[in-house]
Amino acid sequence: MTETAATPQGIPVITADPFSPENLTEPHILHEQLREAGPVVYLDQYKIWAMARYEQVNAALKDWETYSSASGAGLSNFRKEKPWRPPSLLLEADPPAHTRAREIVGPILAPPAMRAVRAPFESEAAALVDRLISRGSFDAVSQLAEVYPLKVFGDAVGVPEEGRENLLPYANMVFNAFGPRNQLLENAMSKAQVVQPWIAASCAREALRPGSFGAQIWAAVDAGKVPQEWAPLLVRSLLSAGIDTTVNGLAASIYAFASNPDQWSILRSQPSLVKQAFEEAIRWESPVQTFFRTTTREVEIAGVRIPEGEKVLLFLGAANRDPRRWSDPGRFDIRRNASGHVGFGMGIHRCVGQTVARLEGEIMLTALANRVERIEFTDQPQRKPNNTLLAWSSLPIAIHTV
Ligand code: OW4
Repeated sequence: MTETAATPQGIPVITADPFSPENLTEPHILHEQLREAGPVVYLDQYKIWAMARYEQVNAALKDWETYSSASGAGLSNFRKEKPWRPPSLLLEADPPAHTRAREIVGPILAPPAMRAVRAPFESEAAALVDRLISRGSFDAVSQLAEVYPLKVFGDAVGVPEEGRENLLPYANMVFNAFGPRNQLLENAMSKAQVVQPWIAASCAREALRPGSFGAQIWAAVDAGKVPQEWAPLLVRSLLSAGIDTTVNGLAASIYAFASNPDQWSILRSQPSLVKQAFEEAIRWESPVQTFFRTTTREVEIAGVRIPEGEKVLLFLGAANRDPRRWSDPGRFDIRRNASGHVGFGMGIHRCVGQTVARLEGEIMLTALANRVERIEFTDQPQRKPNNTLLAWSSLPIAIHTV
């Protein structure tokens, strides 16, 4: 099992593997151990540092000058190892390059841009809920949480419908690649030969529907603020980050309500809580559990000195359940104010697509709450181990209308 020891300098040493299938699928026990061990811990198996308390995770996310992203947001240090794909211009970059990339993509996904996508997002949600109600019972992962983002986000980015199913195995590669070279990564990468050519083709100008988010990226790049070669890489960021995150955000919401029927009743009687409810689901079962940074200098946190050039693992999901920050953090409570959670990150790298994610969550939960009185499990939910995401492979549910 897990042990905590202290080094001569008093740094807690954790021997547990946060990337074991057991810890990935049932993370909350390990997270408590990490938080209680101290503000900074040393993960002996990977020879890296980690933070799991809200205060330190939040502070590190905001301090991009000390905690760099340009060496990669995963375990692999890009200064020592060749990245598996060209680095993301957004996620795996620091200012000033990051700022220029963000200035291109930010406005395309910002609140005013949502006016153009709200109507199709709503009609697709209503149509999907219609179909699911007529089925009665179904798998909320494969028949709801995956279907909806593939359709509405795929349409919004402007990629062809044909081959869109490649986005799921690609995301599986991307999010497992942030972790160690374990069996999960090995399995995910076995699809690379078919998936990567489709992704590359879908980032090209000709592949993208006129007016779509993807076409807008090409247009902004054409306007000349950044090199031409940036366009396909910026579209690739949308395809990498936009699907599996929202799939598991929706799955987390369904899981939360199916296991807390009192909260579904509250939402049904107060539909205006829907945005807050989605935010609480992201806090409670954060789809993106972890990201890494690399220190650019020697840094002291709460008496612990981390040398320069070291990988630091930030446990976003653990920070979102830190009892030092949240009261009764293990409780899914849609009446709480979950704002300030770090499920979308914090600081300059905070999720650039969070408005789109929230719109999908708000619209899908509203479509369900409009029609569905009760959600219940018909069988055991099954987690899907992933080196970054808190994910589900199946959520067998029945939904009941009035
Ligand atoms: C969560 C994220 C995740 C995966 C890939 C990328 C971004 C990217 N953010 O920029 O490619």
